[in-house]
Amino acid sequence: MMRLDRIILREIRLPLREPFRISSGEMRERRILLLELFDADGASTWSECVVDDAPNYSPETLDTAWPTIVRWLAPRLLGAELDAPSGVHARLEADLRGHLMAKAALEMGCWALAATKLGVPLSTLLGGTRTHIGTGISLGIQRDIPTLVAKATEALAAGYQKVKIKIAPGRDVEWISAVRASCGAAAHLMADANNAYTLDDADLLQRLDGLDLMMIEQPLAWDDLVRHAQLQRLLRTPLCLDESITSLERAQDMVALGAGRIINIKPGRVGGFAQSIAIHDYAADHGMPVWCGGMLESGIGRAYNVALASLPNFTLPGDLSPSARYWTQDIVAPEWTMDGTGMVAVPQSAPGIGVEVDRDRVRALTVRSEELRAT
Ligand code: OSB
Ligand code: MG
Repeated sequence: MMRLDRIILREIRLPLREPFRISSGEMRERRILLLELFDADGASTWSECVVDDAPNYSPETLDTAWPTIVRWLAPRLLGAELDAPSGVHARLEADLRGHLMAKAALEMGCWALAATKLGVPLSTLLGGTRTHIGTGISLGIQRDIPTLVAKATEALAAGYQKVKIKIAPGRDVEWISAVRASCGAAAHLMADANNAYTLDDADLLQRLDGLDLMMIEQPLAWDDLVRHAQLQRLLRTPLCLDESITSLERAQDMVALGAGRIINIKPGRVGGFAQSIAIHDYAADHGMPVWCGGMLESGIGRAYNVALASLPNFTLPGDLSPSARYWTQDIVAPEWTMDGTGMVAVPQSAPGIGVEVDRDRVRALTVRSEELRAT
């Protein structure tokens, strides 16, 4: 049903409106890797690789993904007859270890291209059932407690259905207590540690149990399951895994070990949509809720996340903030928005990703590009 004959890679730089700080690093500007995929019969689509500049969240970076796509991944797809996008994951996975974000950029692009060719919205092709999705905000580590409290208050007033607060040693219990005290018992709060703790911090993390959080995301090492299981047994608050879940098998291990009760699915982190859907379905079968995380994507990557989050077991609000939270101006039209009740609309009318890419703006922001062709 598809044959890719051309792929263009572009790196753009997009400054964040405000720095985003997590326990392992800070970002001020996004270096974003965009792909444009062209089918032999003329259809095309854009996709985004969610790598960062630095390897503090994932071992992959923009500078590993680019050459991996050029030398190893794109040649597996260019010129090949692809029956369905569901088969692309296996084609990229065979004897090619890791590089899941690089793989995902191509795999997800193939899903969008297939949707475009079929004339259906991407969400429909993925099996999405919802027209609107609840949105949460992810607040980076702030300068001080009053700033954090002000940002959380403002987010709840804007309608956000969940406030995720980045934590790190010395910026945890006291900081979240202040938000809880100020925002009240009904506020949906959670914490994300991005691996900042070890089991030696179990006492401290147990103190978070008193703050009635929806969940604590990935407190321990980025690839750990066993210690998270030990920690979960000591906590009432559900643990949510992000970094550690990189495949269906890791999700199965998580359930078998009791390493947490909620999964944050980022399609880029698990190698694309086929794995995301498999994890979603497996979690649903095991009564485990999932939600869609974000990687400070541009409006292109966001379109992919929103489409995925329309699947039925994405029952918790996703990190799907409006474009204006991140950028002075996004690279898509319309920009992503949220209504006053914290809902983002799933594009229903246009085929494919459902947003138009502002080519002039992308051209102006591009710092390098490379075109790959079927040989
Ligand atoms: O851990 O979820 C995370 C951003 C970069 C790296 C890791 C994470 C995040 C976020 C941002 O939390 C969520 C968003 O896109 O709004
Ligand atoms: Mg996280």
